Amino acid sequence: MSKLLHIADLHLGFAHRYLGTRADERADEAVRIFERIIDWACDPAQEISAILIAGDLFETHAPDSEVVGRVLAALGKAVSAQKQVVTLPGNHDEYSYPESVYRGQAERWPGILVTSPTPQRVASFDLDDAAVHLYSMAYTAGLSPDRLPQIDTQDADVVRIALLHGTLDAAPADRTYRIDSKTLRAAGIHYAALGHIHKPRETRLVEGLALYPGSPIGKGFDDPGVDHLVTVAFSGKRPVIERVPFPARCIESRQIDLARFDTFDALVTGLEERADPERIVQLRLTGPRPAGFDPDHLRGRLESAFYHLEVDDLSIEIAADEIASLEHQPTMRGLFTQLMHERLDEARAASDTEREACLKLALRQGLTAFEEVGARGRES
Ligand SMILES: [Mn+2]
Repeated sequence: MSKLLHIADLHLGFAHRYLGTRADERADEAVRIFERIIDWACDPAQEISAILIAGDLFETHAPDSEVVGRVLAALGKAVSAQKQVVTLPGNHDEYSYPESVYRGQAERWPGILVTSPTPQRVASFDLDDAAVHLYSMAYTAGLSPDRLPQIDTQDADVVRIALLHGTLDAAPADRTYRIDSKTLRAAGIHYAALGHIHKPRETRLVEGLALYPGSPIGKGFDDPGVDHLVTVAFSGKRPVIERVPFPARCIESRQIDLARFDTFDALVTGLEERADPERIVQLRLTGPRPAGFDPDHLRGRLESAFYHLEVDDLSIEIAADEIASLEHQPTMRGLFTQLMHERLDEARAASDTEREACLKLALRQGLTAFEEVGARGRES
């Protein structure tokens, strides 16, 4: 069976600054992940005959020349291995710029580079018995319309694929390139290979599917990436999706409720037991602090237990069951607690969960600040 590999949003050249001294190593690793993906696709056992790159291959329109060189070499290898390679610029690596890497390297770009500012057929190839027509456009400021225009498809008995970078059915306030699923349905698209949204997502079309494969390289705790690749085969004209595990470095945000630990040592031991020197981890500490709690000491003890560790200390100095009794105290702290509880009740009554979460955090941090002022008072 012949399949295509659909990837997007690799953002090669991204600086990964949040990793501090490991930033350069991680940026290099990102390019190696891309090289590994292409090697995987070139392995005959995977039966990949086409590689579609749906935008944001690079973090910027003018990435570092070493990164560009490695990308060209990898894609060149895929073309030599008879893979149909189609590269679409995205919004991070937009084609509009005169100094765009895609303009500079157009002559020697392996396979097909999409440069048309409006949708048109950019490739035709066979996947087993199915004839495939591929439609695409590279958003170009000043030349492209501000949302995807009608795609002109007059070919009856083929599989129609659209390769596009933008937001499917975006909210009106969303300023990214807008792709309406109605437009894809009207064009009879069987598979829309999309890029731009980094979380995997799929939407049914009439006969087919529009899909974001997700970013295979995480950029941080709010954009952790995915650990699989998406391949597409066709059964008749119906796309058959397969998600193939492709492990990459895990980026993970863990919330740790300190109420579960009676002592600071128990906390450190508990976290050490779940150590993993391959992982990028954020620990969000919440709840009441155990006796002897020292976040700097915690960081020091666990630093080498992870590839990179961030400790986000949202804990409170005071036991949870004490907070409720505080509001009856005739003190500034009591009044603060009482006012915050009133506001929390209002937020809950209005089902405003975002405000509720914000107020809870403000209450915890406010009470922690009172504790700190109290501690300074006792010292002096
Ligand atoms: Mn992107």
